[in-house]
Amino acid sequence: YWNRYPGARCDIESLEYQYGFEDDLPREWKWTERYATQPEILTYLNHVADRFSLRDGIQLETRVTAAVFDEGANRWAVTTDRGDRFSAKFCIMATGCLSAAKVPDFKGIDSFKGDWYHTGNWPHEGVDFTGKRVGVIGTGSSAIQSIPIIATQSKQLTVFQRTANFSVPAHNGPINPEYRAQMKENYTDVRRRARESAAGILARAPGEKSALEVAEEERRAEFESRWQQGGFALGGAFIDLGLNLQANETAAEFVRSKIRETVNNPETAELLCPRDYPFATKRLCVDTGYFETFNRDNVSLVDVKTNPIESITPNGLRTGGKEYEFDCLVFATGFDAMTGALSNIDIRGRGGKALREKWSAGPRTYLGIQIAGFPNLFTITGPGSPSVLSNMIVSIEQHVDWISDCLVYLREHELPTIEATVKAEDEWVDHVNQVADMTLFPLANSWYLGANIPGKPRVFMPYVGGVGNYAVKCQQVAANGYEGFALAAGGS
Ligand code: N01
Repeated sequence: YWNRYPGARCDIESLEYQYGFEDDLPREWKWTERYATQPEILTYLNHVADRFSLRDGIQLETRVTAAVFDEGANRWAVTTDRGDRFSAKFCIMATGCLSAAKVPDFKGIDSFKGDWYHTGNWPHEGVDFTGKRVGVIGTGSSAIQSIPIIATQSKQLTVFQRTANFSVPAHNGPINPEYRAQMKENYTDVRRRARESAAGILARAPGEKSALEVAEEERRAEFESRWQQGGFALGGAFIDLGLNLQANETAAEFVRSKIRETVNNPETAELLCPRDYPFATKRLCVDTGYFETFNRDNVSLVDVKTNPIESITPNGLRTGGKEYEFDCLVFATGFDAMTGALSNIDIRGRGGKALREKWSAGPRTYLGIQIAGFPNLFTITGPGSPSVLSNMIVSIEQHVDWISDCLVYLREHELPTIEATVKAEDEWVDHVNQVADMTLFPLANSWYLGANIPGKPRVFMPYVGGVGNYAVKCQQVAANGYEGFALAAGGS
């Protein structure tokens, strides 16, 4: 609904990125392309809302402003920007990990005379870039998807890059009918395997060898085969790419060699080669013609790492002591990830304590599902769960199932509240950090760590232990009578 920038599509394959809570839906629905476009995904969501008669339970065009726990009544009071007041026994925050769009606090932004847009909040009527001089700031997934399209629409496009990114080709196209038939026939099994996998994605099984135990030719052949397949397959080529810097560097250098082969101007190619962080420790991007776009005469690349953007001016922007003039600016500058949408709501738990205050040194949760001091409040794919390191649909459904079962359990056992204990939360946060520290992820200044938001505490937020392992842990917790949760009125 919000991310409708040119070229927006899902970079997980459509046959894997769909609901699995019911068997007929995935068999009936016919995705047209390997990677679904934003309009097709929106049509699908509307279809699901109609098919399951969900609209009566949804209030659109409403922003929740506050959620406050009333300890006397054991109820949440939820208020909205339309003046509604709701009272609920349970409150489930399904506010999204990447929904709080962030435009950096650039000096002079209000003085810009042209039009500016954020990729995560794109005008519904679309934008006509014909004949326009356009500046795009950022080179993450949103930029990498939109730049090739904006380049063909605009008169002149300048890309301002702070960190060069690893991107692999999507090789998008129509879905092979045999593959579609096979997926439909085995959908229940496909879904089960996704739930038990490391990232909820099955497109290609991860390799079992170390990148360092094979000869150069074998390594290159494996990378090449996965590059030709496209999408996230490359990330799983060898077992130690995410764990060992030397192994990781072999994949990093492979991608750099592809960039050099693709981009004609050697200086531009070098600038586009990622060197600031290990391969895939920021989210891997998946593109259609991104690097090729820099061979176009109307496209140029400006490094804003050496010379950060100084200000937005009435006519464009200034960096490195030079002013660049534009008719339009596109901020592909990302999100206040994982915590932003929750922090934007005034959430108050026991004793009126604000969630913002509790999380001032970084988010703390038990299993990414609950927060000590905030009874009967659940978070879907919250920090501390696999969330953004997975196929989000798989992770969302796992949380929805777990929370639904939990609510039934509470009702059947006549328990008024459930609340994570401080001890269980502390132990889980320690575990999340320990597992992250075993990987190369903390070496990148990524949004996974909050590094894209000035002043945000540097804490690795998602759980890297794997979707399947995590689901087993959640099942065990429930089977042990909701171990780590206090099940009664009263605190932890
Ligand atoms: O945002 P980002 P995104 N000056 O944070 C740059 C998902 N997604 O919207 O890297 C200059 O990745 C910033 O630079 P740096 C996906 O999970 C999925 O692209 O911080 N530059 C970076 O280049 C993805 O990871 C799909 O140095 C500044 C860019 O802006 C997540 O959403 C498609 C700057 C922000 O990149 C976010 O992606 C799209 C500044 N002051 C997105 N501030 C799918 O296909 C920021 N930048 C499913």
